[in-house]
Amino acid sequence: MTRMGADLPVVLLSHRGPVSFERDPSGRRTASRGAGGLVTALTGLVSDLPDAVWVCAAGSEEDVAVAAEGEGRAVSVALEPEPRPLGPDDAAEGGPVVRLRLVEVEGQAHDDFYTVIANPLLWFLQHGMYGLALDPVLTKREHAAWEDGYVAVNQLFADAVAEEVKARGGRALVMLHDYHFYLVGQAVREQCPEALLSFFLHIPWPGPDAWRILPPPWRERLLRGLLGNDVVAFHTEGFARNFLLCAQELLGLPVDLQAMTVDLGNRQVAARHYPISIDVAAMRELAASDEVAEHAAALRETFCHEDRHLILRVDRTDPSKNIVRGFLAFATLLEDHPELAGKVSFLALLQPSRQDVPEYADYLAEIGATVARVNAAHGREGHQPVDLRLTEDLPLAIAAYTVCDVLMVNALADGMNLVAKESVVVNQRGGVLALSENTGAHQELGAFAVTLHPFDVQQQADALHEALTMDPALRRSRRQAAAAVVEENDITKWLATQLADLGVTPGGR
Ligand code: GDG
Repeated sequence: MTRMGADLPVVLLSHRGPVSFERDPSGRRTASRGAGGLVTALTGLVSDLPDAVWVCAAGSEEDVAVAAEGEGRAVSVALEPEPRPLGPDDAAEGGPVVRLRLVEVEGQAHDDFYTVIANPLLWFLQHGMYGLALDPVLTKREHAAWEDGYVAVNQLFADAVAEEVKARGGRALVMLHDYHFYLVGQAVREQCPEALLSFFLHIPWPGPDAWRILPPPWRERLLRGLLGNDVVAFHTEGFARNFLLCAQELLGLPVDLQAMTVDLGNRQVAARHYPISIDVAAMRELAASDEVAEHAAALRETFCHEDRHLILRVDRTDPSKNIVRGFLAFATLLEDHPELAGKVSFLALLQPSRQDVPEYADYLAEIGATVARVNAAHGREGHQPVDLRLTEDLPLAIAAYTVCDVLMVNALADGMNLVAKESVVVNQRGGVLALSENTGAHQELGAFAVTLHPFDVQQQADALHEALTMDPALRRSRRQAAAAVVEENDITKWLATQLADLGVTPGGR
């Protein structure tokens, strides 16, 4: 893999970028910055480098306007104090600047790409969410969405990436992100054979049988697209191995499960794993802020009296997060342990997600109905056992991490799960992590957690009881040990290890 040890300019691709522009009612341009460790780490990478560029979708009308002002080329955006595009004569005020290539995608093509193929089809397939007896049904509509949406949009982004690589002399480190862009690697390689191409997947990669849901030409194209990269990287070794098994079984290619490579005859592709993580210092800084402290005080007042316990979950309302079974497990806990009645609360901070996908809208309705049933069955005067808050409020979520006794993560399948990592570094109550064995995070944190089996509601109820009654000293030492793992393997290490393995010092001309 270490075929270049040189300074290389970086060309990054992800569907959502680090900044999005809007116009407020008075016509003034406003901007919001993407949240989360990944955006922060990658922003750090590209903003430090004069010749780096981040390619992403123009997600709003104002993004399209900004792209047009740049006449289709990358625009420089000063990030501080407020993000703003810089004209040719503007100077940044000393803060970080990113070069953004905002790609406009025509509405219908984007819809087909995003809401028909990527979410739900690929997402459902890769999280094992199809029952198969009735779903999925691939009709003319899906076939058209594959060709005119997924394939066409991948080509559009590949062209933009290739143009940026060529503008840098044809040699660059190209870092492609996630399931939206499986076909980009091969398309860029065709145009830029000198580029070093790496791909990182944020969600699970299942074994060959799961991929047989897709028509053979689709799955073969998708695999060939990925094999256009030099490195294809995942959160876990298991996902990387599944990828190699797919190359072997679905394409008939020779693979080496020791060296973790696919042999294409003229070159090799490496499957690697780099567990993503969080910016620990930034998370702790936020946890120490006044806003979080105010939320934490209010939560303590409501949920944390002397003999009371608080179970927390923080999730998007994604069916892969297994929220409904989580409430059923909580109800089972209350049925099996009447002594807990009135003493334990379940706070669910849920961010509504992808409501344009019918399955997601139905799932949100099911969440509401389940909570209503659990509260009707187990509520008593002055105490509703489940407090469901459909809210997008990161400071509140972090405050809840600090005060909870148990954090429940029972996902059906999850590439990593950052909520688990965040909670263990800021919790102040010896909080127990109750963690699904099907999360990437379980590889690193399972030894310090109570393991949940996502389909077994009874087991989850028993595990919640074990967590709630665990010896306080053991709880504290496990939380500290888990936090130490996350401190050691933070987001900086995630990125640095990849760059070291690629043999690249990001730089440029
Ligand atoms: C995908 C993969 C993989 C929480 N509440 C709010 C809020 N959050 C933040 C959390 C956390 C993030 O959202 C959720 O990250 P997860 O990793 O838990 O889950 P996905 O969204 O499904 O992420 C996953 C990840 O990509 C990275 O590779 O770990 O497996 O599915 O950081 O703190 N953020 C905002 N408002 C909130 O109310 N803005």
